[in-house]
Amino acid sequence: MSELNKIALKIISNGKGILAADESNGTMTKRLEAVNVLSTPENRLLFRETILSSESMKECIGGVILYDETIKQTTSFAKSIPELISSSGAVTGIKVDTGAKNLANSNEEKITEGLDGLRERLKKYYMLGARFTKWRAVYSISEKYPSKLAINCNAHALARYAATVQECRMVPIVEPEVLMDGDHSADTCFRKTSEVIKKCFDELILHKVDLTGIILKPNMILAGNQSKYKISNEEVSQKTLQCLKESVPNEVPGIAFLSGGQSEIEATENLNLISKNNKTKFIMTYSYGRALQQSALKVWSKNIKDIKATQNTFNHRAKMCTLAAQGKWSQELESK
Ligand code: 5MM
Repeated sequence: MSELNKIALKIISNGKGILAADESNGTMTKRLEAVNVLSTPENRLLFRETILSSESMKECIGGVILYDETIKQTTSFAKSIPELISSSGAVTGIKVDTGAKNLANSNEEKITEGLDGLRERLKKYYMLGARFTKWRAVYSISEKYPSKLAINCNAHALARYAATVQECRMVPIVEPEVLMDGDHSADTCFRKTSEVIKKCFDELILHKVDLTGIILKPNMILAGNQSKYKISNEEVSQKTLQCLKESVPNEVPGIAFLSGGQSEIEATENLNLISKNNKTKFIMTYSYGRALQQSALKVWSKNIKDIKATQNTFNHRAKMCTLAAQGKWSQELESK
């Protein structure tokens, strides 16, 4: 078993999942302002150290993805954030892309940037304790999109990123996110997501990426959020599993879904059915941002000093997601 495969398995085995706490300062500011909290480095740290000190970190969270600001911060109890994460047994991860920018010659689409100087940044993050990384490509669905251009160049960038990360002895999370915005059907989402993922693996293979040392972070197969034709949770799980079975090579150890704007319960219920119906050899788990932190953030914003209430809310969500990753979640357990 390679060193990279061991790290990947440590992050996602036994129902553990990933906490995506890598909101850039711009996104975190939107999240904090939405609950009337001032977005300062101190407040961003306070929320994150509260979450990362929660009891459920030990049993539920195998890895935490951080943003550049957070990986360099020190908690109010004098531990660095990476130290706090490893004290719970989880692995520190870091977002290394520099954001999605307009794609030349297809200006309504995005290309994720960040390859310049990547190797040097990776070395610094490794010294700070990171052992895995994340890079997110975004694709929107419409009649014309995603275009071949967006599919090809994002796949190329993801593969160059993944190869460089492995060279620096870290596990790359490869995140091609097909957005749920729009009125498209679930079948369209299925077709476009399959095309996007297949192209990513063509490029990963071309770039000689060790597929046993990556984690794929895809969207689930859903009808667009404006679509009149919603499908059941059972259908979401069947279509998602079929798409991944057909598009992902067997060597990949695991798949950690993003929540992508689903509600906390929807993201939990869908993951539960995916895990229950999973006949592939991929480990299926979560890498949620909003679906793990939304309620906790709301509670925290009412009294940022009430650590217990915030942690209780986060603990419940993390436990529900970990049950779902094992196909053991139920509505009854949710409401207990
Ligand atoms: C945590 O949110 C990340 C957002 O990063 P930016 O601030 O750079 O946009 C995002 O990449 C996230 O990791 C994934 O989308 C998964 O989060 P959700 O909320 O979709 O589960």
